[in-house]
Amino acid sequence: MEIILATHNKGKIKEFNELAKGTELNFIPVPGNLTFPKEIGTTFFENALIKVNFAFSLTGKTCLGDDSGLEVDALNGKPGINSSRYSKESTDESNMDKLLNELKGIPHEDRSARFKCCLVLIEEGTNKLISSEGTIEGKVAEEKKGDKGFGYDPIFIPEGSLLHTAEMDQKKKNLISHRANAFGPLITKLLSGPTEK
Ligand code: ITT
Repeated sequence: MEIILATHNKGKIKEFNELAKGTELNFIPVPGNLTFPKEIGTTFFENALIKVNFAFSLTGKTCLGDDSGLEVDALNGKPGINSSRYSKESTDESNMDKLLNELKGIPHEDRSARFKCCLVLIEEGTNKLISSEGTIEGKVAEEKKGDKGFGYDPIFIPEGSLLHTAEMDQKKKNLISHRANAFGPLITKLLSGPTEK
């Protein structure tokens, strides 16, 4: 089954393809170099819906939208839905630098945070909407480590881990990540037939 990913984020595309390994699912990017509508939602769900609606209205094929981000308790949940646009330059490096700066002096035990991911899928033929959410708890590190993954991975330490997420290979990250935690239930709902969605 082919699923169109409503994202421009190469890190997400890589993760979904690894998650789909060994399944009948095949993820492909939205065709063409299109500008997605502004993410004006106030929740991860609303923004994932904006992305998937856009891709589905263009293609009519089964599409999946992902909206995700990092919520930091010491910052009252920021950057949250604005994770990719947190700093003026909006690059992974500048977003992490801004966050590290804001948390300067905050002790390790008070740096709790979580990645959240909301997935919304629209199914070809039935036009059914299926959604799922996943979380991973952890702490924001004091410094960057690792060169794998994307986004805030170099400064996130999952609960129970000594490694930063960017030190984990894709397989290891996919065993615990917010995206993987959302993906499993979503695919179960998709494949379980029309009455159970
Ligand atoms: P699309 O909207 O095109 O999907 P995006 O990167 O703008 O791409 P989001 O609006 O969902 O996507 O923002 C998600 C941001 O949250 C992302 O850019 C990272 O900064 C961060 N993020 C999400 N998942 C992450 C992960 O697994 N590891 C590290 N950072 C992550």
